[in-house]
Amino acid sequence: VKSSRLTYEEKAALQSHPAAKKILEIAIKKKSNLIASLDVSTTQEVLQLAETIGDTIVAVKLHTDIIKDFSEEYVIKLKSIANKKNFLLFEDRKFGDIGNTQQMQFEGGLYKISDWADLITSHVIAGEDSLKIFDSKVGIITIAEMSSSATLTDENYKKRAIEISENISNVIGCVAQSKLPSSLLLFTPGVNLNSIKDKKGQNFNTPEKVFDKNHTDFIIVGRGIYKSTDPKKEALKYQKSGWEAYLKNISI
Ligand code: 5IU
Repeated sequence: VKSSRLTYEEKAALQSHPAAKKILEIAIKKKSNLIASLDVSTTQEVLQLAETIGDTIVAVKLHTDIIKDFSEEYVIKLKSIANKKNFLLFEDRKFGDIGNTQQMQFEGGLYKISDWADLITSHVIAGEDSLKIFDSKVGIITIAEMSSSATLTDENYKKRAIEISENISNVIGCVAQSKLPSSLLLFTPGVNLNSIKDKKGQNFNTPEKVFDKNHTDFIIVGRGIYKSTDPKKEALKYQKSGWEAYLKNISI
């Protein structure tokens, strides 16, 4: 009997959005489902980490508003590393306002996210229309469920978030901590091989667990990589562990 788990090749064939196709194609090419969350505070650290681990990842996830010395030159450099190493730029902005405000936050300000981000995250708290302001080129990843303890994203919230996500054509996937009853791609943060939680509410799972239990498509690793003394070695470890978990799941 064929497993219900589709391969990345099968999923890529089903996608209509270019960013969804692209991230799946990179996954296949690099044998990686790893997204590195580079939550560091200087452009130099982001650029250095991106260069060092670029071969092992499908995307770099960023919180651009924690960077102290943001500049347009940084964006040019980061884009050039992303092109050279073949990964996407994913701004974890978690938009959560009315459409009119989100549009200004997406296109304007210092960061001009719409100029460079391939992927962005958005809450759905303000309702379906608030998501219609993002341009069609960017892949939206909605937040259906959070990884933190006592999050308010309960089953009903998750269900409604997925319904909204399915109605917007450039939503390519969701962030969640459980299976998606949907063909949207699943992105899972809160992944760490060495800790089960931090002291600020974060909960961690292993790559194996999020593939086996949640049928995730992409793992997102922050401190597990960028805080390590050898980020390259650690990124390779997560790449291998995520890929093995994927292979095991498609063979069941
Ligand atoms: N992130 C989560 N959980 C969530 C969502 C986003 O951890 O539910 I939505 C982000 C926060 C951080 C990264 O940028 O993913 C995880 O980093 P650590 O691996 O360092 O916890």
